[in-house]
Amino acid sequence: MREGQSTVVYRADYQAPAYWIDTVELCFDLDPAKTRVLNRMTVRRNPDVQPQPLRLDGDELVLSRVLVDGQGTSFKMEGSRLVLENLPAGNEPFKLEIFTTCAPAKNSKLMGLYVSNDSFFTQCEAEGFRRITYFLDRPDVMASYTVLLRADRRKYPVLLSNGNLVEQGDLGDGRHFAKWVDPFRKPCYLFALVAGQLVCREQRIRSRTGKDHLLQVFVRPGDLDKTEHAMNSLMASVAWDEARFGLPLDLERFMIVATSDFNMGAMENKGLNIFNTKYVLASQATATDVDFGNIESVVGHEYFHNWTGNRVTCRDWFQLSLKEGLTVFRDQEFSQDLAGEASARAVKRIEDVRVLRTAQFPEDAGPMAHPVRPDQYLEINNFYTVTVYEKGAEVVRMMQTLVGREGFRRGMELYFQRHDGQAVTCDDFAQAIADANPQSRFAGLLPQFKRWYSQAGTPRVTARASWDAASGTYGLALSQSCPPTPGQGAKEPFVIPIAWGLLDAGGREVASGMHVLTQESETLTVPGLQGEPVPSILRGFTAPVVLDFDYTDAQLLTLLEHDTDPFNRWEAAQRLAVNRALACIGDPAGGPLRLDAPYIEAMRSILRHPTLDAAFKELVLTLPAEAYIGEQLEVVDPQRVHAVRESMREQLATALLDDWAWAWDAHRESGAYSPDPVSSGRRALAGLALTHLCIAARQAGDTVWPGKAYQRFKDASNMTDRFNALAALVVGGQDLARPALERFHAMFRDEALVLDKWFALQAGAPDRGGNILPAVRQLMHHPDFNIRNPNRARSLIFSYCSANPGAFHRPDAAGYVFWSERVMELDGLNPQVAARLARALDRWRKLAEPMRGAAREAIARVAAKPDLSNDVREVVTRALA
Ligand code: 0A1
Ligand code: ZN
Repeated sequence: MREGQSTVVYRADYQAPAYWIDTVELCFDLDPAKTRVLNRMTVRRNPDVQPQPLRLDGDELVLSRVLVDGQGTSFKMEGSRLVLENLPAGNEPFKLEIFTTCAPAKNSKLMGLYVSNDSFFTQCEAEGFRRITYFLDRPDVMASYTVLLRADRRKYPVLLSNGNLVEQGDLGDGRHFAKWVDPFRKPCYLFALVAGQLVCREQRIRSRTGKDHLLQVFVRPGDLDKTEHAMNSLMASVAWDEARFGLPLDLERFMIVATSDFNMGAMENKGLNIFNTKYVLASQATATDVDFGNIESVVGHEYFHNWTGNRVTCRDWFQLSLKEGLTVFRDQEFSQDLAGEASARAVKRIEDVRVLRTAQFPEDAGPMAHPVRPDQYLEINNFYTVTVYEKGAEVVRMMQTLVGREGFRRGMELYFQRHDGQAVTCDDFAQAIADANPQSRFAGLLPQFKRWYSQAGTPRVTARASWDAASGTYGLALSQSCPPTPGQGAKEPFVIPIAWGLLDAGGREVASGMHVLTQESETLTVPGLQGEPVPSILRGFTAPVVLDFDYTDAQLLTLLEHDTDPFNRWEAAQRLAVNRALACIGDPAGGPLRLDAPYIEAMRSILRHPTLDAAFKELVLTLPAEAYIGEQLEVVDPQRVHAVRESMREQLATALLDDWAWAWDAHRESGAYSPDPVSSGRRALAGLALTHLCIAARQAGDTVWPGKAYQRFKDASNMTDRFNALAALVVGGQDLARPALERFHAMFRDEALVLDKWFALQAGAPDRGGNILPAVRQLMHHPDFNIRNPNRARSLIFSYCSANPGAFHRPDAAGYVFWSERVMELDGLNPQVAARLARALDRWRKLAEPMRGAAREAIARVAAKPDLSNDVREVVTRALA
């Protein structure tokens, strides 16, 4: 545990740093066992802050020497902090030299400097730089960096750091060096270095302003042929940010490096992004369409951080959403713009909302609920959450909705005019958007709007309709409320933009608009109607709220068939499905679910629809996730939810048998492989069809479709089709799943990212008689399993504990025992990954007995472990509070 860091940090306690660090010269002698780091800084007192000793953060460092202006000096340790009291008086800059060593090969936390596949990588956000050298490890201290790297030339031929390479050469003894200078001041969390045997794909580009740039994607030697898509995505990102926001690439050289050991998705270090291989490497043989899409959005995300995060950064870590919410919004818009057509944009929007509702809404309703701008934390790494990222993006999206696209762009321009080169707050961002749009509704509502940053919890908007036939007036009484969350009882009303439309009985749109709900209750009235309309409320999901409206089936069927808003069309299908699942789950007689003909016919007509996109059909015909259904219940029996959803899927499979067969035939050929929205949509729908055909075949005891699926699995020309066929066999519980899995493993034994899919598919498969946990336990002993590799740990352990509720929540508590063992095991290796896993039981209070009691016991067992990391301790203590 880091001493001195085990206490809660509060946003309200923010104080400017007592010292500034203007320049940093780092010299590394890279060695896996013992790397020597010489850190030479120019430091000066901050005249605005009361004089006090200089307290530098450090973590697991071995200190050998401290010099002030070239002279030895006295120092003391306060926990893991280095404290210097005898510093030169006055405000003049002084030189501070610190010499330390660290042990990268032993760094299993993957924070700071670590070794992966014999190469060196760094990860400094949020507080990893202190594991490299003593420093003021906080984002508001910005310095200019010069970095000298020295290492064995044969083992580490490539030596990279931020900025520009200014010098390189030989050191004689088999070692060489490279010197890098970053032209931009930056906080230390954006520092990076990489050293190893890497190769790169290069691309020279000329930007709109006529400047030339070098783009590079570095990977291990065998992976070069999987970098084309990442490079294309990077080029598209550069072009998009210039076109949409007028933000150019500000560097001569922009590098991406892939590593297979990484705690998160990727990191936006200035000019030297470091990526999880999962978000770089793709070929048609090894990556699915979803992988291609993720690479595009993560490459975009990290690139967009160059302005939103790097040029303007966060004053403190409570402001994390300033860069993350905004950058997620930007990457979502980027992917939508690249998707092109309105219908493809809508598909992307639906996918984003699905993530928000299945992951963020539960977070907002659970023990880890926190505002988009949190007020306190024990471990900042626990706050890289779906709330800060995805809900934060929705908050930015609402701003754009309220000021319009052009207004938002003006706001961004003002933000950079005011704050380029600074470390600022979420308030500064909102203020810039408002000030650039002084006449807007947003500017008028700014203080209230900012409650989205300060209040946790998902607001609930209740709508009640009234119809006055005599005057042809339709009314929607809208009211809002927000449940209490930890530390926040009563909530003040939010500003909630609600896009709406009204359809007549024939499905034609008769009115539409945007209502901005600001009071606790308001009524929206629409006069002059011929007949009672069907309301389409919260079109495009204009606010991250739960909409409570008592739609009748007839209304939902009308919306599904006719709404001009694709989001609400999809939403209608979700509501139809959820209502059916809930009715069955809530049935005290516990009878089986029988899907009604109107619902089945509605699904059939979407599937067979002559003009709808395949991608959209696939979304409509995919049932809501078990976790989403569970969230609608007060008390959840995950196995019952699973059984009910499975039964719905089986009935859809059987009732639409001919239609699925048609869909498979009509969509399975998508021509030469390309991951574009149209052909990937076709593959997705063909895959969904094949899964249903295998499910139906299992019920009928038929072997034709499993045979076809196996054939497809063998012949497929791309990973999407191959994996979908394999998944169809596994999900359909077919005997052919076993040989297919074996064959798949044999084919891809050297492809780490494909093996991750192989583990994940087995751990996430539908449970049949409790067979998944024993399979997972067995896979833990598979020679390809390695708990130290985060991707592999996620693919097996998280796929079971966090993504397979029907298999995990066992009445015999064996799933929870497995979970607690793994949390404790991982905590000794990598607390960040352990803490993510710990969150699999966040919603334990909702569970039905005996799961509820058993889950609490398992959490308590973890909480009782001595020497728990701050990361896991914070999660389990909050869960039990
Ligand atoms: N800023 C990165 C996310 C990130 C955060 C922490 C990390 O530490 C292991 C790594 C990456 C992003 O938003 O992409
Ligand atoms: Zn980010």
